[in-house]
Amino acid sequence: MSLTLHFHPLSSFCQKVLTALYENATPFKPQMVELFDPAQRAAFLKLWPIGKFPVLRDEARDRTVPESSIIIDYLAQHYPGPVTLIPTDPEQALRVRACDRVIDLYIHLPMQKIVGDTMRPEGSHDPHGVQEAKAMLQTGLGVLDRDLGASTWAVGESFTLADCSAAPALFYANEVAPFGETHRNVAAYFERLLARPSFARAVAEAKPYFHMFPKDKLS
Ligand SMILES: N[C@@H](CCC(=O)N[C@@H](CS)C(=O)NCC(=O)O)C(=O)O
Repeated sequence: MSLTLHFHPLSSFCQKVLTALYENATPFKPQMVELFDPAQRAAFLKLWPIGKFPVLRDEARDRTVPESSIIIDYLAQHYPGPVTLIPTDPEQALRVRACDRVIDLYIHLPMQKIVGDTMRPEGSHDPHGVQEAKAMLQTGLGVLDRDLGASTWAVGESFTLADCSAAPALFYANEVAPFGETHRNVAAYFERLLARPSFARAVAEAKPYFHMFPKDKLS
């Protein structure tokens, strides 16, 4: 098998790529990385010194591909399947990539900042940064709610990279700041994402690790 995904099932950015892989039933070897394990961490840092997963290793092309959006772009280019995650029309592809950026930068990362702060040691919290992240998360959700309108998926009627991004970002954002009552388009869209078999599978595989998510520390 040519492709190996270095990942952890609980990681939202890894779920983004898993959703893309499952959409197209792309064969890959799952290589789970436990970053708390010093040996596994050291081995992973050799592969990608930035130390953030997911990372895709493609032996056939001798390529190491970090960054979730780039991995999905790479898969679309070199391992395409029946679901076109990056539209072939360049203008539509730009819309999808722009939506992916909005979701990653203004929903996913603020959510990650808020969750990450709860896991910091006492005395090293960043309340100002968390306040900013909470405000940005609301702005990001507002933009997504506005742009979704009555669309089925993030960018129109086809499931794309942007939906792979949105699914895990919204899954955890809904724990941090439930949006069911505040962002109705997002809430209805989130229901569709939860029902999508590719993402449902990623969530099911993360379930055994949910106890590691600091839900009780979120206020
Ligand atoms: N921009 C990166 C973000 C990846 C990322 O933040 N991954 C998190 C897990 S969701 C991680 O590796 N955290 C471990 C750490 O920072 O030590 C991407 O899109 O892949």
